[in-house]
Amino acid sequence: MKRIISIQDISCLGKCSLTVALPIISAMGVECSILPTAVLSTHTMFQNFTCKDLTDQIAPIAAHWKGEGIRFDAIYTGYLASKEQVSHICAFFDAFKTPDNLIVVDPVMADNGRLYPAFGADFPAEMAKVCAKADLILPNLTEASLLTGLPYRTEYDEAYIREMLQALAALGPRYVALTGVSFQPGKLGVMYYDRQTGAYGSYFTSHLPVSFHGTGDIFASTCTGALTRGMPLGEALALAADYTVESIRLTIDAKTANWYGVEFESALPYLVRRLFP
Ligand code: PXL
Repeated sequence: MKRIISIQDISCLGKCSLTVALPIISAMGVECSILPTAVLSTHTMFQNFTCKDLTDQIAPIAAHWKGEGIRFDAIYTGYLASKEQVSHICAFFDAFKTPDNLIVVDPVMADNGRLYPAFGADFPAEMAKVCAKADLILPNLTEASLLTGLPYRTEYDEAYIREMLQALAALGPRYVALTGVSFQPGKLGVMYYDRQTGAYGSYFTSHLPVSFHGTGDIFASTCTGALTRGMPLGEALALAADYTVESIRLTIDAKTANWYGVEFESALPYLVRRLFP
């Protein structure tokens, strides 16, 4: 069985980061080991959340695994607890990167034009160092603008997205996939770029008239699981987009839905059927 190491926080309640990555990646038939960057009571859209930073655990856990001869088919990072953590994450990449495995970085730090509350203005430059070591990065448009210094726009054309993709690739990763891209009303999706071949691709699906927390983590976990199973990038991104939209659709229909996350659990059978028809 293939194995992913997912490096992001545990928000004990809130349906994001590791509590999303674990069930999704497991359902995809891939082992998901974890390295928690922090333990929070909830994600940071709640008021008064607690946060225990686990930076000091990264090096000893990595050293133990190295001693055991552990290898990973993919290293997948999401929400980091602090800018101090960045050098530890980069050292982890150096220790566990092989010619065959894949580093996927979701530079989780901002959305809708704004940084998340726990981060200062100096955080994006630190996150850019993590992106520089990745094979694939999965920013949304806000994160892309903070990483590149290009202006954040809510109205744009394909030339702007291509310029953004090239600027992101110039940070270092071979593949860049920009999420939350829309060129026409009712359609939302992802546009991607391969720096090595110069090829662009895109995939669009329904734009449902709602915005939920944690959808980026659902998308990134599904994409990483699919790539680790050997699916080509374009297909992995399409599956991730379709499963995310299915999760949102079921949440809209559910009377029991919470404000703090989507009911991705109800859509797991859809994901499994897509993978194992
Ligand atoms: O869904 C991204 C995410 C992950 N982890 C924590 C968060 C957020 C977004 O706000 O606060 C702790």
